[in-house]
Amino acid sequence: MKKILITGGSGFIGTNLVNYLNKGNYKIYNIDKISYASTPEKFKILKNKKNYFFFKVNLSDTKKFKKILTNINPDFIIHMAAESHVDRSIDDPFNFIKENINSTIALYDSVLKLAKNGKIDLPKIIQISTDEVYGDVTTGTSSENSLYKPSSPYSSSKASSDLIAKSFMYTYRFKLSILKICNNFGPYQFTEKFIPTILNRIDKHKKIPIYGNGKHIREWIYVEDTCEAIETVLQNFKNGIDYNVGSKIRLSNIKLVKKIISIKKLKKPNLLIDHVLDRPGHDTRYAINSNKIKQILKWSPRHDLKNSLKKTIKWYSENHKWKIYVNKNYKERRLGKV
Ligand code: TDX
Repeated sequence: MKKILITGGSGFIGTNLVNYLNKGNYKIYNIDKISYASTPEKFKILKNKKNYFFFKVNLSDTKKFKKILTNINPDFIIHMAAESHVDRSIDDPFNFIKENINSTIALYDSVLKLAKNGKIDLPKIIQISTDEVYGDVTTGTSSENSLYKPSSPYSSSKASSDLIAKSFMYTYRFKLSILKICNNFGPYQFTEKFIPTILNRIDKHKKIPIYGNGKHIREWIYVEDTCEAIETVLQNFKNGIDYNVGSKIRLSNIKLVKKIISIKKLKKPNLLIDHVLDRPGHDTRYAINSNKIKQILKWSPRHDLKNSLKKTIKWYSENHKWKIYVNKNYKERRLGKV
C-alpha cells in the first residue's frame, strides 16, 4: 500500500483530495498547520479511517516535521500547503510570501537532510501550483513551457516555490512533478473565494461584489476533477514532467455570476450585482493548454460547468454545520485594496 504524505490536507483542495484518495488503496498522512480557512477533521468523509493519519504541524517546525517524516518514510509527497488568497497577499505581502516560501523550503530541506542520512528514501514529490504563475494571458494559452510572469504577491510566492522545487530536482536529483492547476471550485472552499462569496451573498440577500468591470476571465475546474488528475499523475509518475491541469471552461466573472443567478432562478440579475473597486494588478485572463496531460496520461476532466455548479450549490445548502464553523470568525470585509 502506497504511503502518501499530503501537506495542506485540511485546505479546500486538500480536504477534497484526502476524501477522494481515502477511497483507494493508500495510507494517507495529512500534515497541516490549521489556519483560518481550514476544514477541521470532523468534517472529513473517510471510508477507511484506519488508513488516514492527521498531524497538526507547521512545516516550518522542522524538528517536529522531520520526526514525522522519518516515521512515515513516504513513497509520495503531495505538497499543497500554501496561503492561497490573492487579496490577502495584497494586504500583507511580507508575511504571505514568507509563509509560502518558508514552508516550501522547510519541506524540501527536511527531505534532503533525512535522505542524505539514510533515514528516509527519496520520495516522489507532486507539487501543486497554479495557472497564476504564467501571469496575464491576453491571447492564446499558456503551455508548460511558457515563462513564469506572476503579477501578484500570491502568484510570485507560488512561482518562487516552484523554482525552489526545481532547484532541488536539478541539484539533489529530487523526483518532482509540478501541476499547474486553474481555478478550482466545489465543496469545502472557504467563503472569501469568488464562488463561495457569490453563494454567501445570495443566501444573505446581499449584493454580489464584482471587481471592476467583471470582464476578467478565469478557467474553472470542479475540484473532483482536480483530485482525479492528481491521482492519475501519482499512479503514472514521471520524474521532471510538469502538467497544466485545466478544463477549457473559460468565462468572465460577470458571466459566471449570471450563470449562478440563473441556476438559482433568481430574477433581475443586474440588481443583484455591485461593481466594486478593481483588484490592483488584476490579471485580465488565465487560459492554460492542458493537452500534455491529456496526451501522455489520457486524463481529461469529466464535469461540465452547469452540473458541477449545481452540485456545489447543493453541497453549500446542505452543509450548514460546516458553514457555521468555518465562518465563525469571517468578516465580510473587502480585502486587497491598495
Ligand atoms: O468578491 C470577489 N469579486 C470578484 O470579482 C472575489 C473574491 C473575486 N472576484 C474576482 C477576482 C478574480 O478575477 O473573481 C475572480 C476569482 O477570484 P478568487 O476566487 O479570489 O480567485 P483567483 O484570484 O482567480 O485565484 C484562485 O485561482 C488560482 C485561487 O484563489 C488561487 O489560490 C489559485 O491558485
